[in-house]
Amino acid sequence: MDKDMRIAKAEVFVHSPGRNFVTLRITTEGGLVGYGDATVNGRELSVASYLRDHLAPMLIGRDAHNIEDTWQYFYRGSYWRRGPITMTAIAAIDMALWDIKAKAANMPLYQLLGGKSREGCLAYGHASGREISEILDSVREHMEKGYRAIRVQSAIPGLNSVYGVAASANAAAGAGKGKGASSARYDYEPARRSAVPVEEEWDTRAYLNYIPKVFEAVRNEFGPELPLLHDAHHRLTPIQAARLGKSLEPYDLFWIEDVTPAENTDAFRLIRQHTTTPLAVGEIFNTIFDYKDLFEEQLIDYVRSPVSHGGGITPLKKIFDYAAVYQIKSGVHGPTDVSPIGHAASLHLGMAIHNYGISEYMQHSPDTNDVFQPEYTFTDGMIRPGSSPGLGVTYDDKLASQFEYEAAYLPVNRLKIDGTMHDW
Ligand code: KDG
Ligand code: MG
Repeated sequence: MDKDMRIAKAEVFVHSPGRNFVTLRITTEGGLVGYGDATVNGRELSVASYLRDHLAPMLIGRDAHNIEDTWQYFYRGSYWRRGPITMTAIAAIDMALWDIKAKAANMPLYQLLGGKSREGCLAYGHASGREISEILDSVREHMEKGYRAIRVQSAIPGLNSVYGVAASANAAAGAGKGKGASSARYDYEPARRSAVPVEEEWDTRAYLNYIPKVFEAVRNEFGPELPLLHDAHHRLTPIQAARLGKSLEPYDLFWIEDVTPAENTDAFRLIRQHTTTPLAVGEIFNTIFDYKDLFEEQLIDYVRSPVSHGGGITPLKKIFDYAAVYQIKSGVHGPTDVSPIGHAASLHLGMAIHNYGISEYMQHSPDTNDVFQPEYTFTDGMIRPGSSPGLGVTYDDKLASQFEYEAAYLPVNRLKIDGTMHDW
C-alpha cells in the first residue's frame, strides 16, 4: 500500500448552514482530503452516529485507493444490508474516496468515470404557486433564471397547504437570505425547523380534478416546447396514478414522479397499461434491487436516486448502466437536502454516463454555498462542473460550526376528510 494513501482520519460534521447537513471528511496520511454528503432529511443524527460510531473506526488504516473493496466491505460485511441510513453512510464514504482518488490523479472526477459525454447536465427547477396566476409568474421567473425545464406544483383549492408549494411567490426561486432569516428562508424548504413534523391535509379527489387544469393553463401560456415535470409525492393508489398520467397526456409532460409508493412493483404494471406519460421513481430507493423488476419489465423511464441516497458513486454507476440496457435514463434527485457535495457527486457521474436524462437542481442558500464553496455553475439551464481535481467542493468546518444543528422535519400528511395518516 502507498503509505500516503492510508486513511488517517474520518471526521463527521453535523451543522446547519441554511439547513441541516451531515458531512464526512476523510484525510489520508499523505494529506489528501475527500468529502462525502451523509444527509438524510429529518434523520441526520442517525447517519452521523452510524458513521462516527461504527464505520469511521473501521476506515482508519485502509487504503483509500480501494474504493470497490471498501464499498463491499461495508455493504456485505455489515450483515444488516440496505436501508436509507446504512446506504447514505456508505455513500458518503464512497464519495469521499472518489474525491481523494481524483485529487491523487489530479483530475476532475468525471475524467476517472470515463470522461465527458456532454457539455453540461440539463437541470429542472421548481415552479409553484397558490393560484394559477402565481404559478405562471413562478414559471416565468424560473425561465428568466435560465431554467429550460420546469417542475410545476400547485396548491389545491380547499386544502390549506400542499407540500412542494412555496408559501410566497418569491420564495420559489430558491435562494435563502442568511443566518437567522429562518422563516423567509425556509418557506420553500422541504424541512421545517420544528421539534415535531408539521401536519398537512390531503384530498386526492380535489388533487386529481385540479392538476390537469394547472397544466392546461401552463401549456396555454408557454406553448408546447417547454419540458414540464410534476411530482405526486407517492400520494396516489395505482389506479389513481393511472388516471393522473392519462389526464396529463394532452400536456405532454417530461415525467410524473413518485405517483404511488414504489415498494410494490405490481402497482407500476397497472399504471403502465393505462398511460404513456413517462414515469420517474427512486428518490427513496437505495440499492439496485429496488430497481431490478421495474427495469426488467420496463415499467419506469427515469431513475431518481442521487449519489448520496443511492449508496454512492460506485453502485449508482452500476444502476445507470443496468438502466441503459432498457433505455431508461437518469433523472436524479437534487433538492436542497442533498448538500453541494452530493450535488457535485451526482453531477460528475451525470457528465460521464451515456444515458443521462435530467437532474433536479434546487439552488442552495448563500449560507450553504459559503460553507461548501461549490465550484459547479448553473448557466443556460445546465449545471457544469469546474476543472479542479476531485469533486470541486470543500467544507469550511469553522464557518459551519457557527450554524448549530436544529431539529427539522418534513411535514406529514393526513386525509382532510377524517384525519387518517396518508402516504407521502
Ligand atoms: O427530503 C425529501 C425531499 O427532498 C423531497 O421530498 C423533495 O420530492 C422531492 C423532490 O423531488 O425534490
Ligand atoms: Mg420528489
